[in-house]
Amino acid sequence: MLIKYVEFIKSATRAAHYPPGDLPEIAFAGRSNVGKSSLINVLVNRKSLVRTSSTPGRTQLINFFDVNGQFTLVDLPGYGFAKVPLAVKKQWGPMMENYLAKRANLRGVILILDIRRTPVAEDIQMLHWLQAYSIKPILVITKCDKVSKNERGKQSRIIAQTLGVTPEELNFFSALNREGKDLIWRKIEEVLPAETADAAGEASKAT
Ligand SMILES: Nc1nc2c(ncn2[C@@H]2O[C@H](COP(=O)(O)OP(=O)(O)O)[C@@H](O)[C@H]2O)c(=O)[nH]1
Ligand SMILES: [Mg+2]
Repeated sequence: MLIKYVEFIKSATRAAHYPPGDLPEIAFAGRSNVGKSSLINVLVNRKSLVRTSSTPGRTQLINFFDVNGQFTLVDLPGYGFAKVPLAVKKQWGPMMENYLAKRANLRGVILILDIRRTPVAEDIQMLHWLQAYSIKPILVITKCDKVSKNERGKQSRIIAQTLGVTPEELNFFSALNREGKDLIWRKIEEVLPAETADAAGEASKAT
């Protein structure tokens, strides 16, 4: 995938404020601090397009980014951070379900999980919503640099089992050493409409 440019479009909480849905869209979801911003930054080759934060979970905004004028990347609000006020926590479910139900141009959601953690209720809820709305999930297991090969095998079986998927459906990633970057782009290209993926692929061959 050739990234010619990436531009922040806008933030929104409700559907009336989403940008026009005229381009195919890929969204990123996961609990706070899982490494969502780091993954997006590695994918688009930017150091800090999306802010990586040590005090996560305060923003409950849906952030839209334009890539090459060809498709949109969406940073969804993180969940599961203990210190977030209850009122903010309560907004998360309806905000997510509304987005997933209404965004007709949404082609796939990258659900990000930490290799060291067992999936939480919201991870499972997110996967169920994707199944219910027939939105293709791409499961990314991040922070893989933090565990041994052995531990990776053990944890991926636990994660797969908790989510009710096969370990083969898990895509391993590390923002530190960039393992998995190309594989995740291939998965994204698979869910983009053929003409979008082809256009981006042709552009990358030409350079
Ligand atoms: N070792 C390691 N640390 C990571 C990785 N991805 C993210 N982090 C760190 O985890 C913390 C949270 O990352 P961030 O991308 O802000 O998470 P977000 O809240 O999900 O957007 C930051 O300190 C990152 O540097 C990774 O693949 N490996
Ligand atoms: Mg973030």
